[in-house]
Amino acid sequence: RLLVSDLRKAIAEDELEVYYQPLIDLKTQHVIGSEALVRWMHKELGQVSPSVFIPIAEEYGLIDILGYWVLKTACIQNVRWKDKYDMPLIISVNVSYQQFQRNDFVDVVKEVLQETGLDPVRLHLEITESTALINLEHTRLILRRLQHLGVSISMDDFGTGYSSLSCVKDLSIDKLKIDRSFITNISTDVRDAAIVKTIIALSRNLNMKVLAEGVERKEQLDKLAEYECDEIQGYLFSPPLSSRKFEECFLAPG
Ligand code: G
Ligand code: G
Ligand code: MN
Ligand code: NA
Repeated sequence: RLLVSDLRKAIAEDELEVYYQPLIDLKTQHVIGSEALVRWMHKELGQVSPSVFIPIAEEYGLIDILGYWVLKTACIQNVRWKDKYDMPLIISVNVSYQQFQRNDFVDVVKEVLQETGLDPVRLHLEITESTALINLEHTRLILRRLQHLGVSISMDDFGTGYSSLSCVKDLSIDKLKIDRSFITNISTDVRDAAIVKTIIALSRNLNMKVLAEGVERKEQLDKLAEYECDEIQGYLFSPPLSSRKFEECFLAPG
C-alpha cells in the first residue's frame, strides 16, 4: 500500500522515465524505431520494475494517467528525434487492458497525435491477447477506429495466450511480436524452432509484420534470419535505454 501512494506521487512529481528499446530491421540491421518502456526510480527502493508497479497502477486506478503520460511522452520524444535527425522512427507503446476498455481511448490517442504532431503511421500500439479477447466485438471496433487514424496494432507476447489463432482470425492486426519464451531456445529446441517458423509463415500469409522479442544471442539471430523474420528486439542489440542514451547510441551521427 505504501507503493500505491508512492506511485501516485511518482506520477505527479515526474519520478517516472520512459526508456526506449530499439526495434531492428533484421535484413538491414538498421534501427527502425523503439518500444517505450516505463521506468521508476524510487527514492529509497531504487529501480522498481514495471512488472511490479503496472499491476498496482491497474489495481488502484492509476493506469489511465500513467498510460497517458507514457504515450504522450513517447510521442513527444519521437517527434523531437524526427525533427532533430530527420529520422522517421516507429514508436511502439504498450496499452494496458484498462486503457483499452475506456470508451474514450481512441479520442485520447487522436488528441495525443494532434497535440504532439506525430505522424499516426509512426505510432504502433501494443496490446496483448488477453486484452484483445476481453470483448472481441469491442476490440474489433476499436482496432478499426485506430487503424482508420493511421495507427498500427501490434499483438504483444504473441503465442502465450489461450486463443492466439482466434486473435489473428478475428482481428485486424498489423504486427505479431513473438513472445520471448519461444525465442529463448530456438537454436537448440526443434519444437520452439518449428513454432517460430510457423508463426513467421502465418504472418507472411496474412500480410502481417513479425518481430521476435528477447533476442539475446547470435545463434537466435541466425535462426530468425534463416526463417526471414522481419524485425528483432532484445539485449543482443540493446537493452531499453534512456532517451539520452538511445539518441547517443543510435541517432547521433559519428
Ligand atoms: O521493461 P520490462 O521488461 O521491465 O517491463 C515489464 C513489463 O511491464 C512488460 O510486460 C511490459 O510490457 C510492461 N510495461 C513496461 N512499460 C509499460 C507501459 O508503459 N505500459 C504498460 N501497460 N506496460 C508496460
Ligand atoms: O511484455 P513486453 O514484451 O512489453 O515486455 C518487454 C520487456 O522485455 C521489457 O521489460 C524489456 O526490458 C524486456 N526485454 C527486452 N529485451 C529482452 C531480452 O533480450 N531478454 C529478456 N530477458 N528481456 C528482455
Ligand atoms: Mn511490449
Ligand atoms: Na512481449
